[in-house]
Amino acid sequence: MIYFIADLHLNESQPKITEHFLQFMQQKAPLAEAIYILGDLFDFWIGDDEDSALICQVKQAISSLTQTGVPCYFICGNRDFLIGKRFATACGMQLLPDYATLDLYGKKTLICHGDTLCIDDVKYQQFRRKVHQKWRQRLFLCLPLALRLHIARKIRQKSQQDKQGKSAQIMDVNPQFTAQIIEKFAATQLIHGHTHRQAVHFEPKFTRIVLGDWKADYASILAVDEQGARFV
Ligand code: LP5
Ligand code: MN
Repeated sequence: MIYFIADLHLNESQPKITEHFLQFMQQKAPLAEAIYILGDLFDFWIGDDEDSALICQVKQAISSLTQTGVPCYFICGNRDFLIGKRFATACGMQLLPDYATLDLYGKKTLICHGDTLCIDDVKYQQFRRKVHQKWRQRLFLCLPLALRLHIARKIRQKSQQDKQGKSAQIMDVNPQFTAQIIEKFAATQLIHGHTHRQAVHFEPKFTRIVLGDWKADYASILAVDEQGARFV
């Protein structure tokens, strides 16, 4: 059994979600062959040097799992793209690039966070290109933590404001582009998060599985084994 999760957006103001995550890590994850976190584990991430009770708990939960021999893979999301080697190493977690493929019980599967497929959201893609520039990231990471926190909160506010003016279609994956990417990687299955629209889409040439976001009363966990994929 392999589990896939994304978009937990862990933060101090939603302790129930953290509880669900810790429970998942203690109960389900230890029995898995591997777990994949496809981004936005945290509400936002401003550098591996940040420390808080929540970050410590998460680090502890992931490292306890990886120490028992269950591999944990991580693809950065649009909120926690600054997660780096220091945090990953402390967790024993392996960082993967934006797109990765794996042989999932005989099906070549492409995995990603999902934001890169939303190409109709032009403003977001412009923003993404900027904040993924290494020099900007290095500069940002040199700033004092309090200032980084302030900037991150401002960006979150602006993002929430901007989203109100965007249609649901613009914020979804672009179907043609998605099909092209799947073809480019010669995959027959795609698993991604980001859009928060949990679903399994059966297309003629591939299956697209969308992970949902976690809520106080709902944890979107995809379990895959020889029998297939299902949300548990
Ligand atoms: O995350 P969500 O679901 O709200 O919306 C996303 C897109 N928004 C984002 C922004 C993240 O939420 C916040 C990331 C914080 C990271 C930590 C700081 C890192 C700084 C690094 C510097 C090198 O990803 C949103 C999409 C939506 O998904 C659906 O796909 O639409 O995209 C936007 O909202 C982008 C905006 O349209 C443009 C944002 C410009 C922000 C500029 C603010 C500058 C403020 C500076 C203050 C000093
Ligand atoms: Mn996201």
